[in-house]
Amino acid sequence: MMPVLRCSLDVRRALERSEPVVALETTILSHGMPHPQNLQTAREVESIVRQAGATPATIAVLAGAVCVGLDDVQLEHVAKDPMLKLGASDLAFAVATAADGATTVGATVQCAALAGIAVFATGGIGGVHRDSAASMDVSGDLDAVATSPVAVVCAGAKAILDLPKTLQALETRGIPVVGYGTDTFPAFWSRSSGLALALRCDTPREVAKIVRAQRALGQRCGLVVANPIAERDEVPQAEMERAIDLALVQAAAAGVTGKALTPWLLDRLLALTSGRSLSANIALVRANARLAAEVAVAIAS
Ligand code: PSU
Ligand code: MN
Repeated sequence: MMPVLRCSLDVRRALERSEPVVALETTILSHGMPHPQNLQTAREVESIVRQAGATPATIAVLAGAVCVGLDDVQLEHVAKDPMLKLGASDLAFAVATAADGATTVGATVQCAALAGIAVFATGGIGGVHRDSAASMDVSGDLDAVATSPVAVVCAGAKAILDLPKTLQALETRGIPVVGYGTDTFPAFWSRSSGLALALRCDTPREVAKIVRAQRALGQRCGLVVANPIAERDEVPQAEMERAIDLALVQAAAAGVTGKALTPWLLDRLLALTSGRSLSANIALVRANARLAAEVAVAIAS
């Protein structure tokens, strides 16, 4: 078989010793946040994971190698230089053509599973877009999470999506969605979407127990741990909805679709909220990294 996986020394050592490791994605850096905030966030998130007792494994495809655990030069390259946005459907092409690319949630969970990493932290997963009836735009994240045994710690799905349909799509794929300290699905930049969740956990140990139960059941499926943004960091939902509605109208007018849509909307929202969507995004990613590390520690112990 062709060797595609390139783990950093840190990550390899941690995995060999069955120590806690947290996978991190790079599309959020390359296509989700402006420079230099993206690089600063990436470094902070890695140090948060370390402080909580786990090894960070930031994942990207570089020259066709699936790099699991990036050094600072590689991290800077991903944060500064334009590169492909790799969903699960693009991964093999990127490897085959020795390309550079940032991995989405979907591609990252596949790479994490390949490396044997059980926990992953991100901002928000992709899902069913609001115009899905016409465009059929449903993020590849959903099927990848359904088929990769990796716990995804996130602030729900990005609120630019149709959240009720996204929840339904998760259920259809057999992906458990667990509210962390909440009974409702978070709305990414806002604490709650108001949509009820049937499953709830209040400690990392409870999450770890579900992961173990999935393994015992032979389920090769992921798990969504929906961790709401802290109250002090949120943008209230009514305010966010106004900005999202406007951004969606502008995206349609500009003819933006497909892969470009999510990054385009995130960038528009940054302007429409005078930067508040970005500070909320950074805050929730940090919180998710901390929780993911705690979950990884609980699974390893
Ligand atoms: N969450 C963020 N910022 C992002 C994304 C998620 O806070 O940029 C990215 C993730 O990488 C996710 C992707 O997998 O958006 C979904 O894109 P799409 O809708 O094209 O599948
Ligand atoms: Mn999409």
